[in-house]
Amino acid sequence: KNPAEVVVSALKKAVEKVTEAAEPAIPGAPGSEPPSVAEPTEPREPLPPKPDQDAPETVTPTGAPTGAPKTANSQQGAFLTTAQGVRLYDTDHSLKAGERGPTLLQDHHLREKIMHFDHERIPERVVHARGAGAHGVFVGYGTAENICKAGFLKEGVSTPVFVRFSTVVGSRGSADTVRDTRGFATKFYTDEGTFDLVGNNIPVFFIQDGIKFPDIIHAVKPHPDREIPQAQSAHDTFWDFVSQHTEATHHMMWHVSDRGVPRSYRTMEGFGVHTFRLVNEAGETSLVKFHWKPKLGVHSLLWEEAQMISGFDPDFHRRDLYDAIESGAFPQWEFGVQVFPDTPDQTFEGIDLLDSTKIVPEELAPVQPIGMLTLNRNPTNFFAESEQVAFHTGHLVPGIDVTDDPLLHARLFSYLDTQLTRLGGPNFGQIPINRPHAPVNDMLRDGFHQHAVHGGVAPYKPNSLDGGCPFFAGSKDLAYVEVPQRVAEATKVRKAPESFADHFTQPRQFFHSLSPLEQEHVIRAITFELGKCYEQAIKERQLLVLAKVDTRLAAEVATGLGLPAPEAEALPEVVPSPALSQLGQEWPIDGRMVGIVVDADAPDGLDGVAAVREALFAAGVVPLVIAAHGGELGQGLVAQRTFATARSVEFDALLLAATPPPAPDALPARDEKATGGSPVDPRVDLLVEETYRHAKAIGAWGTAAVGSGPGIVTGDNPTEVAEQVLTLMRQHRVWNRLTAGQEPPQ
Ligand code: HDE
Repeated sequence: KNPAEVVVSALKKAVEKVTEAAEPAIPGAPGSEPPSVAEPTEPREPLPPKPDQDAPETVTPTGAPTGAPKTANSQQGAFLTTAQGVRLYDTDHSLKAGERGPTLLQDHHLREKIMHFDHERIPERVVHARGAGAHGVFVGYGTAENICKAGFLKEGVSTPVFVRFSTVVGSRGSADTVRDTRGFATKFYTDEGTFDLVGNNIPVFFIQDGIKFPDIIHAVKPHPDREIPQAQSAHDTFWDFVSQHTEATHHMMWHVSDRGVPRSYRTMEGFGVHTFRLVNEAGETSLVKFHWKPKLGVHSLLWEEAQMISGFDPDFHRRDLYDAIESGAFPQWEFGVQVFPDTPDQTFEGIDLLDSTKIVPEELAPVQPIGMLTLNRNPTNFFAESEQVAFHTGHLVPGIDVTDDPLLHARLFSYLDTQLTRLGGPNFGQIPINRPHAPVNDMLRDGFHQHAVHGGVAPYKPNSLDGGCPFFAGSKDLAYVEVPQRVAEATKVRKAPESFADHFTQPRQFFHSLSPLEQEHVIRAITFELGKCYEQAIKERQLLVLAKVDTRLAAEVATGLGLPAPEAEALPEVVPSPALSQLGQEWPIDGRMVGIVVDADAPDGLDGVAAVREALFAAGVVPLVIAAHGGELGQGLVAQRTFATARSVEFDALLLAATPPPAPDALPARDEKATGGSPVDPRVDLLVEETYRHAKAIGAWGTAAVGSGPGIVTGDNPTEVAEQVLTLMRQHRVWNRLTAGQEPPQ
């Protein structure tokens, strides 16, 4: 035989042998036996790219090609692949020298998989690490057109937005309902570039000058030696700083008020905090403060509820936002501005507008509505969207400019700088969630994680080699032109102006604007916080600060701490601002939760439940049936919670179709005062008692026993009872139950 033929036939045989041997060893490969596990094995169509995975348009609005590939490089094709797109037949076993032998270094799939896993985490935000985001839309009313030329504020203009809410102090995995300020950051993807409004749910800040930010944050973060407490301000270092740095007093008062423990992100007000400068088409300027007013009203948790939720459901706010949007109860905020003339002194009614520890009471400058924000879509991927979103106070659009607030100026540096560490380089603007929706044509090049394949040879100006591109825009072409603001002739100093010196009048005004019940919460909260401090000197020093805010406040906190009250000082009269109180109205209750206790074993234990559920759904409220056990209950009802998984703090109101008797294995019965003497399952008894203690409406029908008291509705007609409970919920709580002196102990 010709030697070449011998080689070829040997090779053919070898290939056949390898193929024969290989086939059965590749489970899941086309043509092989399906694996025995009951998992979907059918290859499916490639997942469609998510809106935010979509790369920027391949052409600019004028039709010029940008060279960008349209589809993001992820989740394409039906098969599992390596990062290089090579198809895999197994990802469960590493390549080994024999089944029980050592793992081989040549296993590139193992190394790639572990290498990537090792680097899945990025540094959490240095502040505001814990948060949750949502997509939405902003529609301008056109009412701001006389003061601002920004296109997204024009009448009917609809702009996509992404909003991230957050706590400030805690780590990424900390609880949602801790006492803290909440972040309220909004990214407007406008046609004229991205505008970020990076605000909070409290209208003032702890410090007047950004250079103090590391100090306040070091003070409030956990102690450096043991790294405790997590996500709390109730500890020595925080109060050590606050008691000496009295410009923090105003923010501190808000922090210890009900605003520090919101019921939901959906029931928080938002504030831009700083004063901004707006410019209209004619080039005229005005000074403004931005406000977000929630359509559902401003509501809070009680401190006991907040603490309980931290344990029972640390994701309470995140879950509430996600569930509300999924269920179609889209949260809404009206965007508004307080407008002040842009006078050379930049003050209004004696209030320095450059001092971020001051508000301008709404009674002096009403909040004028200029647009509506609706959150209507949850993120598809938490990391890609909520974690990677990068806000920056310097992301401004034509029509919106900054003022000389020294707090804002430090932020203008900080928000770009922090992303270099957090997102690993200067190209974070190319991450899908951060991509502007306006066409981008910059001359920034290269750097870590560069995704663009830039064309041309001349990323500099002036150039002739790229035909002079890109061109400058004039202000008629919507260029961002800084307001030619005169800067006063001045001497370099490290000093605050005299107008920043009053640290106590507005904290006093805040306290006096609250209802007696809200004031009581402030007193209890400070007593709690200082009560957690060990250093006597810190408590005494803070009492001296409180004495400058209000004599009764200082005296009552002192009593709670077992310390002598500081000497009363002569304090100025203040005019209360009713807009600062949260109580006294009725609001929509969309997305609120109502628990319905049933007894599937009793003949009448499910009576009326189906009809009540329908009535609640119709009112936009979420009914959750609570039964002794999970699964089907009869009459088409299913248990969403059991006595083991339900806890009162999850619900805004409780309904009882029945009061189930103790199960044989239930814990010993509690005292029976809440249920009017009937023996009920102790877990249901606890539900009722806590719901009552937290001043939430309770309804019961038929033979259900709940006793009586303010905000307890009983009757024979289940839907009528439910309707009355819905009416009570519109006031958020049964306030007269608390004013009757029955507040939960703290
Ligand atoms: Fe921030 N702040 N901040 N801050 N801030 C950050 O930026 C900073 C301040 C606020 O959901 C960081 O990307 C300095 C006031 C929100 O991603 C960082 C100063 C207000 C968020 C930073 C302030 C805020 C941040 C951390 C004093 C309300 C979360 C990660 C000069 C008006 C945004 C990041 C999000 C986040 C610095 C003061 C609100 C380090 C230096 C005042 C809502 O850049």
